[in-house]
Amino acid sequence: MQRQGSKTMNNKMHRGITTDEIRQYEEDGVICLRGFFDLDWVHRLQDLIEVDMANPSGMVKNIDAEDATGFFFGDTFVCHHVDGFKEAVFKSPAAQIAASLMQANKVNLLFDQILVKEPDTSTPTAWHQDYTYWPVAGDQVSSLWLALDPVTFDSGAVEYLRGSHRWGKKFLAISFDPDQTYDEDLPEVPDVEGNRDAYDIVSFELEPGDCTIHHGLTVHGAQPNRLENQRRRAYIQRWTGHDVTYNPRPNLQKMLRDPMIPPGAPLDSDLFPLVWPQ
Ligand SMILES: O=C(O)CCC(=O)C(=O)O
Repeated sequence: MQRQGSKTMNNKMHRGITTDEIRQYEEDGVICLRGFFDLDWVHRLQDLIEVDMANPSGMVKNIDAEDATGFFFGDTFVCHHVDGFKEAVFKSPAAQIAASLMQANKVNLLFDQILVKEPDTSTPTAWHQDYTYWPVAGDQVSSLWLALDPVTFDSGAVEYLRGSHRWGKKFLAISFDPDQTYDEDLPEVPDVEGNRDAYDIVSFELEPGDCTIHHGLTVHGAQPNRLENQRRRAYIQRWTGHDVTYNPRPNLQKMLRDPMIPPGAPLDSDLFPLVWPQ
């Protein structure tokens, strides 16, 4: 049953981001913030995910590995498809969280996304960096991953290589989509899964309403959802700050449409809206 949006959904942060948290984001390339989205947001976004899954956008793609069990669902640019997500972009604390951590004096939404790993989904999320998928240049690029279910290692927690955003390396994007190839002249992501002990891997057990924010260059991946009775639903927003400009290149992740801005320009456009300050 659809729940109605509630006036109690918090649109401000319940507290400021501390200097220690900014330092942790800068040093580790990832941070977990607990309880910044109230349960009304969680319920509203759970409902919107059902709406999208019942009628996905043209951006949806099959990300299940071959012969996989379960269902790994992903859709992008969802606020352009299901209106309710716009509230989560423009009226939630997300933009201010991103601006505070990136110390940006403005933030644009690159796109938003749903990722659902249904119970018993065997497809892991391959280790990758977000940055090389996207038409961006600049350092202030981050993703806010909002948990809409309890998340544990067994249900598919995202794992991050602490500090990898400062390795000074960009890695070739890995295709999650049989119709998409990436061919930039970049090294492949190292085999993290086969050498887990060699890396400083960090992950967070999350409750609904908790989020992580990771830098666009932080190498990360996620476990399968091995639980039989637990969905792993996440709503993700990709944010950019004032130092980011448009950097289109051949064979990047498909954007919803041409943003109609010249290379080298700030992202401000209908496609990549300026969200903060309001
Ligand atoms: O949720 C996942 O499985 C992966 C998330 C991810 O790669 C991202 O948010 O950039």
